[in-house]
Amino acid sequence: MQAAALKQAVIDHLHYSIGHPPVAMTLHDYYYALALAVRDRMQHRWLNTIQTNFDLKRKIVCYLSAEFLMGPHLGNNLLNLGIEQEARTALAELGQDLDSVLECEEEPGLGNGGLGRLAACYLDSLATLQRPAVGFGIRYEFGIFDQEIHDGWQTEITDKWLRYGNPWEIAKPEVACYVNWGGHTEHYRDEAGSDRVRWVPYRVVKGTAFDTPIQGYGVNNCNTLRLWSAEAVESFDFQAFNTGDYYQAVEDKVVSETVTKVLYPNDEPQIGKHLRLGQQYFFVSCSLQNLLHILELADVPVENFAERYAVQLNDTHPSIGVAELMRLLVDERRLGWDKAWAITVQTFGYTNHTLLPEALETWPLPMFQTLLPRHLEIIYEINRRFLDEVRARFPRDEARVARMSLIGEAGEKCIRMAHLAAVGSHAINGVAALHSDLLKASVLKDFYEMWPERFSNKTNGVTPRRFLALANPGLRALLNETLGGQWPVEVGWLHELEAKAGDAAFRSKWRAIKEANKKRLADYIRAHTDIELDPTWLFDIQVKRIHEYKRQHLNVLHIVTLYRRLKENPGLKIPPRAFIFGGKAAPGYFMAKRIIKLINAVAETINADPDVNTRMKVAFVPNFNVQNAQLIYPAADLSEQISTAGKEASGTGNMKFMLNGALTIGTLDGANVEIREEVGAENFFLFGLTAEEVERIKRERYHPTDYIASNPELRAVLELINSGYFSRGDAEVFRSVVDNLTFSDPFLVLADYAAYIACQEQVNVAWQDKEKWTRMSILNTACSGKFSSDRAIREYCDEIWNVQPVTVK
Ligand code: F58
Repeated sequence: MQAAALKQAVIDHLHYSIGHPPVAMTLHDYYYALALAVRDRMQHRWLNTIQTNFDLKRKIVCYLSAEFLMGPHLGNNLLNLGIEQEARTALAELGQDLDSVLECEEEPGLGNGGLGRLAACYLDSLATLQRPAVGFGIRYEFGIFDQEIHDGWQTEITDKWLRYGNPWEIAKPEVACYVNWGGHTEHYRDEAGSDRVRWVPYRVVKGTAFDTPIQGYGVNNCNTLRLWSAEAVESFDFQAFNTGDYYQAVEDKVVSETVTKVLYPNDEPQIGKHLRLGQQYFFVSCSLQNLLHILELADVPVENFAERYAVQLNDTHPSIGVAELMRLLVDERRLGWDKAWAITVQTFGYTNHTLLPEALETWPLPMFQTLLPRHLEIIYEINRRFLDEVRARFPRDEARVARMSLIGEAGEKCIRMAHLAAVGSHAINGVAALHSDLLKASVLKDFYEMWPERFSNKTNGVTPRRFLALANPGLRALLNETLGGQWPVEVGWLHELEAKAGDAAFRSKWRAIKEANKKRLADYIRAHTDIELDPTWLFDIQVKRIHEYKRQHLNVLHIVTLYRRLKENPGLKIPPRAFIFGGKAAPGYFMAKRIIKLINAVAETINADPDVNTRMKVAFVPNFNVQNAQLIYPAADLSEQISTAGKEASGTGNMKFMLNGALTIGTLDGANVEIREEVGAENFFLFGLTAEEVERIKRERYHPTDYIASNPELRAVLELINSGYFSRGDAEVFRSVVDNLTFSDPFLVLADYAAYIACQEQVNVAWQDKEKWTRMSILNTACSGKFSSDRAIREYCDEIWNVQPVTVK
């Protein structure tokens, strides 16, 4: 019945919404028509959710994030609506194959990596757990670049994701906000005789809302992702009132639209660009204005703002919201400072995602003042009152005052956004137990001493719907059969698999599923790289942004070590392995781009060498994104989580691998610590220095050359890379990589090398016992329940947001 109705809806959309004659019909048209038909099926739930939330006046989560890395919507919506089979049938009757149609979707890559994808997982869980929530962000016209590999090097191609339209969004031109830029402030006395400030901007940009439905799994709740797009206030007639300069008017349009043009592709170090601050302020101001407007519609006094909204700052990128809410409340709603400040602190929560000092956001004061003169005044006032409090709590400790100030004075003066976020939020959290502890001991130590009650840990989670049910249909079927159909929302049930780990018949089914997934990935890799991988080999995978702290080069050192051993000792008995990499490098990150080249160079040499290529191969999957991630995680035997301890805040890829039954080789970093706790030390390949040891070694001065001197194999590996052996004799290309490791090695790759190699030998031993490995694989899935984003969202709702479920009819 559903299938017949869906088929008719697709036919109608092909005819009325797309309007191509049969002769011009493409596969993409079928995708678009099905997407529209599916959106229609959410529409009723969507409107009911909004109306119910409005009527019940319940508290709403507002998740402010500069990035939402949603991935393709269609498959996920079919899954969450429970109509996948119907869609398959409907399309089949139209002569089309659902899987091919799903591949047509251009994914919205509006994020760099973990942080943006976490926001997407959290939206899925919020809807599934029936919590009223809106995700607020930026509708970038160009998302994260597409990566192509040419001669081993990364090249970046603009991501024109909106090229063929976006069936999931609905433009809301009537939901428009006006955002000021630049200019100056004026102090005046109002009718009542109070001192007030007015901001006279240099430019005004208009923000328009584009809404996307976020359907919960198996429930009627359908929340909203609201992304803001910038445009000029009045495109052309503006000039009529001005100088009559037509070009000036057009330029204004261009400048305004630039604000939401492109996602900055940097994943860690901060760039300090004017436009980036502009993007942040733009979407935050639109969102907060929107919240105030809705409050007004509901006839709720502005004093009740914090009872109605829990606003979460996804890292410091939206933290200008602290000053903006103060401006809106004090300047525009004319609340007193103290009242406004109490509301602000009660409203905001702040999640920190990094301890890397170079990644902590600061803005040069002159730039900040040019763009946001009123906010600078407000920040000065927040700071003045805050530092008074610090002095009262810690008398005669001016060093502490300087450390905690919202204004950094060492070198060029700057605004410290993490401090602004911390001062303006009632709750501050890290994203894994270790990271939250380190946060309290390092970057935010002074703030912890001041307000210990504000700090907590919220270990990250990932959605088991997309990353298991959708990505791994084979395993989904087995879990349904074994546990019943509720496991995607009751992941605790996965523990029942522990009993099954001892059942040989079950293990053999488990292996068959893994092997089918590996074949699926091998097909994909062959199609995209021409590299042929054997699905019976151990699939050893590292996919994530390319960064020195994530140490993809440590993985390469292991590969080259093995290669040398095989060349020197052709009879060496090692189980065959496929080393698979994927990930983008920030376009301006020199070392990361060299690491990609190094991986590809080593791959080219090894894959072409008949002495070794029956026992090892290397592949770099181009353009790692959510879509191909869904093929990659389910195919992994071994998950590489080898960052320098203390550097990876949490990691979430580690959880996606675990969910799909991969074993982890990893350091005691981020959420690896908790993964190991859950699955048991005997089912986790641990190696390397601890965060404490890393800090101690760095304090006592680290000499990478000592490790080279005492390890002839390591020395030979580095020499081989340096010699040009992998680069057709070019001894220059990798000099910078090898020199960096030899003379600086900021992430202690060489210090962990020997332990890593030894640990990989343990992996080989374990892999050779198929039954034991399968048991360990099953246990990984069985113990992965903690890492569901549902658990994380429940904790946020209970402990930070105080937001309850709402049933939608
Ligand atoms: C990541 N951060 C952390 N930042 O590195 C990772 O450990 C953690 O699991 C994840 O957040 C989720 O908590 C991250 O992805 C970015 O991509 C930012 C984008 C904007 C510029 C600064 C980095």
